[in-house]
Amino acid sequence: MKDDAKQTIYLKDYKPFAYVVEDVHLTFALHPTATRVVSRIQFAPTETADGVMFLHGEDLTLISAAIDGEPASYRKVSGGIEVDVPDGPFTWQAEVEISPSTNTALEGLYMSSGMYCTQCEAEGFRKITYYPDRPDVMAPFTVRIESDMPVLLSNGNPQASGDGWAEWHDPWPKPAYLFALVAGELVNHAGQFTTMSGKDVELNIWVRPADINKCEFGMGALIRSMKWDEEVYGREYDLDVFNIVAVDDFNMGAMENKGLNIFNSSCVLASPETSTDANFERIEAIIAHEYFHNWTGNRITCRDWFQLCLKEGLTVFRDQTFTGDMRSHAVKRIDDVITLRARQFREDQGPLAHPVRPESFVEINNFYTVTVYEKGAEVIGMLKRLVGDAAYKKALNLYFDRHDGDAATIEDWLKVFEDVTGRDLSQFKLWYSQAGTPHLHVTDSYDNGTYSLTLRQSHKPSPNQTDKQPMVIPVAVGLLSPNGDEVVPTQVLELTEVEQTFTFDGLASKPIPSILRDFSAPVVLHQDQSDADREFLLANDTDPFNKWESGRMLARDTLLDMIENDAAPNANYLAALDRALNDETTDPAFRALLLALPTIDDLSQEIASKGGTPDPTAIYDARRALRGAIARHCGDTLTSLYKTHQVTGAYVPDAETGGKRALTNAALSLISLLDNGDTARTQYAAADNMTQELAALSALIQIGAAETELADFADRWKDDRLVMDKWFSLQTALCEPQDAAKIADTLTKHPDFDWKNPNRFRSLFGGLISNTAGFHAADGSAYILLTDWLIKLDAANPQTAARVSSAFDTWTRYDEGRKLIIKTQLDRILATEGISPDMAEMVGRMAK
Ligand code: 0A1
Ligand code: ZN
Repeated sequence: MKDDAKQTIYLKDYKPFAYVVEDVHLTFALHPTATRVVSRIQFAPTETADGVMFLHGEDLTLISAAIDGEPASYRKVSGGIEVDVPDGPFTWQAEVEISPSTNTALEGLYMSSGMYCTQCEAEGFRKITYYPDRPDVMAPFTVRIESDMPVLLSNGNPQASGDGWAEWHDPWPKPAYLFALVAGELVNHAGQFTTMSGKDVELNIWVRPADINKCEFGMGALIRSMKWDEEVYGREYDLDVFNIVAVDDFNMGAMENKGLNIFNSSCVLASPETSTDANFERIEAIIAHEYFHNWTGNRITCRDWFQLCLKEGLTVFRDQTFTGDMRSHAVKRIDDVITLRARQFREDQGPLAHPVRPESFVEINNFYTVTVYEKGAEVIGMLKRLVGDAAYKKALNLYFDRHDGDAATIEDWLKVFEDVTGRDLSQFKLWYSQAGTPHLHVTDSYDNGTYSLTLRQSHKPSPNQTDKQPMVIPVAVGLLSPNGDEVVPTQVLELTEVEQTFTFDGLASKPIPSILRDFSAPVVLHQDQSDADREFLLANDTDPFNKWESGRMLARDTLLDMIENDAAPNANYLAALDRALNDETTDPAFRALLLALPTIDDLSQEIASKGGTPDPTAIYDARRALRGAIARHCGDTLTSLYKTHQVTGAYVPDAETGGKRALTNAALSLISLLDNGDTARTQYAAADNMTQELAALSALIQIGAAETELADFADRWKDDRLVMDKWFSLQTALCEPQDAAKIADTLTKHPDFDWKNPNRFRSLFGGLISNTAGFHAADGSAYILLTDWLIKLDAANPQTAARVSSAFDTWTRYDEGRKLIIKTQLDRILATEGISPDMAEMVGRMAK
């Protein structure tokens, strides 16, 4: 390991910092290989101070250090420096040198396409200067930037500027992880917002000149977010300016630095010609997410990194609600649950499972996970459902009043709900500490007008957690009579014990239950449901989630029957799907979702959770056979939907026309199985927006008939890196499984495969990993290829390499042959000289 000093950190060991930081002044003299950073920091000791202060620092060349103007007495220790300090308040002044242009890890200050930028969450500020780099140390910052770059930005409000320099002041105390600096040859798309109390805010999206035409949508999304946060949460923006900057090299999606959000360019730049409907929706959601952090994350931050879900779960919950409000709640909920099951349930089922609030870590960057983010958001949704909308609103207002300016904890968060509602949330808190997805088993009976529902919960062991306690599970239930009327509207049953029975009286006949409406808890539901009941709910349920879920369960079970018993596709399912597709009362986007079959990975998760051994090739074949059967059985419907739902006129990235495109393109993908790609080829040639172009190209790749179009696409888009990312990922994602590793390997030799760019690396390898049957090819070729590249990337960018390595987290599901090859790869990574602590932790957890 590069840094054998990295040790496990435990939540239970939390201790406050013994010094208060009263003021921070930083001066940056920017230079690609020799940037000088002068820090002048006012410290004051607290009661626990003992005369020795520890400051974090990594990869810094210390030029000088002084206390109150005198040379400081210090010792370099692992991860930083120990300084002898006075008993009273003092000023620390230090000068360090750093090299942004050689910083390929993209943490701290680095360069991307000729511009300087920073990424400090979680622990990157320590690569900029010596500092108590922990979220509970908050201070106002003043920053002076000296550089001949024309645009110089930092947090807060601009204070003064001149030729070759600019000063920024951020009056809001913040932890160092929210620090940001940008310097570059940038241009801005400007906007303006007047807040609810009448203050004018200047808005800017800063980009490289070639991207200036891709900012308008992002600006609109920002303004919608600012308005929404005022209207729905009563939160007003608190600085004179709000800046967003797009950078090409970025490890994650975006970052909520105070007043200066930095975005992966893929998460902010958009235009109809280059971005799909899905891109537009994602960009709107991420802009909202980062903006919402201004209150949930920045004004109220986290006491320590164990509390990450405090800001992330809540902010994801807020951005999900926002997207629902802007577009469709039903479609958004279904999309979110598809992702939750595909990614978070998967994580929860494997060796990387951890609680929403983990209890220990080696490298915190490895815990920016779907569990912390998406399950963290589900926990907030459950809390809101349990206390009701009015109490949720009151609790949030209390949270903002009580904790503004604090570095808070999950205990603080739950306490506001307890104080507002008088409820004891100690059992609810298990959602934060118990890993794994609970299982909910439902049985029912009907006797003489009374319907009984028995709910039982069970829990499988997780790493380091064997004995689990029963949790509070909100189960939203509605009952329908056999004629389709809803006889009991949605009620939330609270399951708090291992098993409980709930009764409903006065029912004329046995109802058809609709259970876990709106997916009211992140659990695996086990329910003996007949095909007839599912068909009935698919046609009649008033809850859009369960309406969709009924179709999903029919599809899943027919696939499992095909895989496990060599059965033919279920004719009842095909007929019910055809009827549902023809139901013009439902949203086209909803019908598009009905056509999205469970993925190979979803099915392999299902098979593994029942104790079976999934065979990716067999699952691939069954899926392909079912798609063929749907195409044939629903052919007329699909052709007619394709024609009648075409969108005409100029492209608008809204939910309504996007839903129509989603439906026609889902139809197109199936139609292509029957017409040799003729319709797709026509659509490709006529397309005037990326959604239509890419859908046609995808359909052609899937039938192995895209050679001409792939060449044409690369030729037309070679100068647009974000579009070329799509070109790389589509090929590895959608090709025939047996070709996947070979195609991926060939693409790595393409002159545009810039592997140090995280977007490009993730496009190629993320595509390969998502091609489940290809990634799990029995000869191990894809495992070996990915491992070679992970080892190579780890040396340059440990954070991204470690994240991508989680592709192996399902390895114990598979047969002995595949397991042996994967285990050999994991061991090969661990045995690599100089492997990063990030990678060592991830692979170590998986290889256990
Ligand atoms: N806080 C950001 C995500 C983020 C996390 C870590 C990063 O670098 C290690 C970058 C961004 C968010 O939730 O959007
Ligand atoms: Zn976030």
